[in-house]
Amino acid sequence: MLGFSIFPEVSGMPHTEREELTPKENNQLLLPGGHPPMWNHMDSIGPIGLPHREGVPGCSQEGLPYPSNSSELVLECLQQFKVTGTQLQQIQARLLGSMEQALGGQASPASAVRMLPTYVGSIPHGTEQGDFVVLELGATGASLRVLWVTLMGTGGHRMEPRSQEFVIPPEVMLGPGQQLFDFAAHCLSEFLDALPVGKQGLQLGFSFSFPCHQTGLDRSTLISWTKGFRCSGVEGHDVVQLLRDAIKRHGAYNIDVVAVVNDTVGTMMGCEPGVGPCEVGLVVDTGTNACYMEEARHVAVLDEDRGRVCVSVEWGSFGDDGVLGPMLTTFDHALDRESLNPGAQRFEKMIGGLYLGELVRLVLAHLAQQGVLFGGCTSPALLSRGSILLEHVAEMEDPWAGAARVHALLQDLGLNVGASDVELVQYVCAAVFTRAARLCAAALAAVLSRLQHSREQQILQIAVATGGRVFEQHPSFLSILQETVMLLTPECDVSFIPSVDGGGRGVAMVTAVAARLAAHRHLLEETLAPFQLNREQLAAVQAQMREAMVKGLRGEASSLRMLPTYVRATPDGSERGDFLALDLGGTNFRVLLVRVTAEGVKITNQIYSIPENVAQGSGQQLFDHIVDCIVDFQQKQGLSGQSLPLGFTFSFPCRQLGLDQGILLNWTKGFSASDCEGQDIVCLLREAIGRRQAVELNVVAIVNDTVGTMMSCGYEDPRCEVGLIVGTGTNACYMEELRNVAAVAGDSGHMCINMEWGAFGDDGSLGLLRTCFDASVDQASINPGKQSFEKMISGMYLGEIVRHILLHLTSLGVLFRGQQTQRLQTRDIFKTKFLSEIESDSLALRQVRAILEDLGLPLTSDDALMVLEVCQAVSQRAAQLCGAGVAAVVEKIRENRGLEELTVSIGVDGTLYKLHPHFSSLVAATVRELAPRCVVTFLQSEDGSGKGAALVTAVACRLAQMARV
Ligand code: 0WK
Ligand code: BGC
Ligand code: BGC
Repeated sequence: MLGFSIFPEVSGMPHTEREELTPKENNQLLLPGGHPPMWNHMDSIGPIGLPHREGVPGCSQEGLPYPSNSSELVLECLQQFKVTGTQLQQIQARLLGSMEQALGGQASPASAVRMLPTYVGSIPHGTEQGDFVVLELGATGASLRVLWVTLMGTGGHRMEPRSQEFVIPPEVMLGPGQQLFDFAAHCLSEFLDALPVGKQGLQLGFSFSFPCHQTGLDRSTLISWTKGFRCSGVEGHDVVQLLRDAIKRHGAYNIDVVAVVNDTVGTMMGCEPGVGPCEVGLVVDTGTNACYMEEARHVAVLDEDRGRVCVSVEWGSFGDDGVLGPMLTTFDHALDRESLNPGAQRFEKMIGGLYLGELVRLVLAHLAQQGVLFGGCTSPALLSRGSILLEHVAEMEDPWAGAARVHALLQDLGLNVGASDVELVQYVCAAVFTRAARLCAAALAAVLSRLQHSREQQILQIAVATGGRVFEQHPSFLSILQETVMLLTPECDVSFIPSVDGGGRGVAMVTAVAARLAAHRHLLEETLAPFQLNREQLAAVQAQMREAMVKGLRGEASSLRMLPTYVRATPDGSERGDFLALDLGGTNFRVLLVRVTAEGVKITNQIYSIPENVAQGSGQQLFDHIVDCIVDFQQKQGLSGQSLPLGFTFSFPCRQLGLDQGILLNWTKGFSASDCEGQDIVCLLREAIGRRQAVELNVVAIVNDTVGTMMSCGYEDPRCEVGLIVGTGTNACYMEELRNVAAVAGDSGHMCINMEWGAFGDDGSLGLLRTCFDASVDQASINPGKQSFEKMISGMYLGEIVRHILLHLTSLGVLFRGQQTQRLQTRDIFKTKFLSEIESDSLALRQVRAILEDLGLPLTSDDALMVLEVCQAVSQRAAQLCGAGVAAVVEKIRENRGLEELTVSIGVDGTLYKLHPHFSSLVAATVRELAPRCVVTFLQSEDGSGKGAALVTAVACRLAQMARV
């Protein structure tokens, strides 16, 4: 039985075969929710649009006339365009598979669809307002459009955008990229010349309808041209920069390109707030594509775990891996071979408006050459590519005017039209068209299934914004699409919202958001600029520190006290014995038993806390607390009653009069115990010991933690002649030539100098670098005006500097939507350890957000990124300033010794230096930059400075021993 219809009932396919495709047999057929295919209904739907002519003899019961002269050829031709329900399901399933593979970032096998994140993280909340210029390139083929869009924000009435379309000459679409962008810049100014816009800065949103890798709202690299474009020198380049350069070259207007979006995104964002929100954007114009709001955590390339991000599917390239093989007709292959990009965009070439006319032409030419149409005659026009356009197909398909139009059009193509030709041509149009709509439906169904998966929703209610001339010119396209989608995803309640102005408004919305973010970024960069120190500034700090060192050593007025420590040598390894050591002034107070033997140093220690009320109470209370800890330690170590030599690491500025005499000059780091400043700390300790019965302790030495650290590392590496602490506080010491130390007699040999560099700049010499945030932290500290250098570098203050910057940025509306939270106004709530955590490379932005949310900060992903940048700016400045200080010290030692090149090691300790992921490398890099003639090795002290204090004590005991014999 040779009948003619496009549909299976009458197709050559035996009924039995079709029935066999039951769901369980071919699991591929099962859709989410496991609905059995109800295709026979689907497959029996005829091409929509043609008037049904019931009861005409010889017509199929579906009311389609059999063209009397139709032959196997026509049937075979049109049969090729038939897509069965099963095939649509397979496309849906395969496309869904490719989408999820690409989302997961799985590189190979390369996924057929690209799934490109667009950096649009939220759908418009209607507050956007302002005037924006929109440039649309690529959506509608050989034309670009410029729009002036005014957004009125919430409650404002909708202003009709003004727009102008410019035809792009073919040589511009295929020529050098610069020519294309210059053409665009020219159109822009021609459009603006007609508007009263004056010369004020304009903000432009660039709708660029091609596959791009976006790395920001205003940074987008073209992957490959599609549709009718193939300009040179653009693929692999940032198209925003190319447009900015062209606008600059044109120079007529000061236009800032603040956002670039794909046309599907503009379509989705342009959805009327009342009817939407639309979370899918679907474009079928010259090309086709869709975007949708995916859960950010599912997009592997983004390190996000919260919120949604708009993803451009770029389904045009589906099938480029050959998966569509059996479905592609000879006409599809012919069209592809002749196209500008053979082998690419295969799916688009079955759906996009740029190709539908061409497919119809190829079929008509084929049927004419087979003698089935136009009396077997072709015409030059029928044989020339592109002679049948999308709008021609739309007209020919029009159920009312179609037949007459078909006639007229075919005559225009120089064809002699036979009686049955008109109908056959309409069948061809319908076949090509229906396939396009159904394939598009299968693709959209894949997106809807993906949304069900990613939102774990069985029933999905969703609004899809549609845009593009295929929708506008072919109303039947939407109805076929709608019907097919309903059958492919019966559990999805989909509403289709035509975009009002082709997405221009949507692009303006994104531009408004981008403009707001760009303004925020500008404010952020403005705020952080003072923290970016250049080489000149760092070299100036180095020089100022050097000058202050020399003045301090001479006993002249200087913010650097350069305190002699009476440590004249680093250990030589001959030290022996058991020693007690105390380590006060850092994060923890420790009591240590240090056993120095020929085999090395064995340390047992116990950490005790110094409650704030003790650190800020009376001196007596503080030292009694210290002795309590010592006694507790001795008991635990079975040392009670033993009077071991004791070395006291006391990490505060002390003028030492001898190894066991240190007058506290002033407290730092949150300590303020009374009746201590100006006192000999060793005396205060001995008095406290005296107040405690039955405790005997022999306090031999008091050392600064920098000295203890230098000694501790010097025990392993004799070249270690500098001690550096970057912890709660910061400071450095180094071995100075005794001849340079005015306060200590003698011209030969060395003495370790405790620089107390924390106070550097207390004379205002750091004024140029001081920011308002430093001033706020200083004013709120218990020692305002003091320890300026320390307050720009050390752990006790960096968190506070960050907190003050965050408060400032929140007040500018840049962060946390401008909402000041109580928590953020709480002192010390932003711990310096957060900087180390937030800046650790292994920590994804999501963890940054987790830390900040624990602080009760309502933040967006942009906020998290900005907080990260604030932390980086503050810690980088701290490390660079510290590096400038170290460079001053090692250069001093090198010049002291008149060396061309100095090799020296530096013993380092302190939580910030040890735990911050980048601090130590930034310090080392700055030293290399500023002291290139010094080869500096940084040795992280393992045992802290307690060991160093014990070694100083051991040296003192050895020297005392030798003095006695
Ligand atoms: C550990 C040392 C101690 C020093 C401290 C500084 O043993 O003497 O005061 O490092 O680092 P912080 O604990 O202040 O981070
Ligand atoms: C492009 C897409 C675009 C679509 C619709 C395709 O050729 O690759 O980026 O969204 O056309 O214009
Ligand atoms: C103190 C120094 C100490 C440094 C590191 C500063 O506040 O003044 O004596 O070395 O902190 O702990």
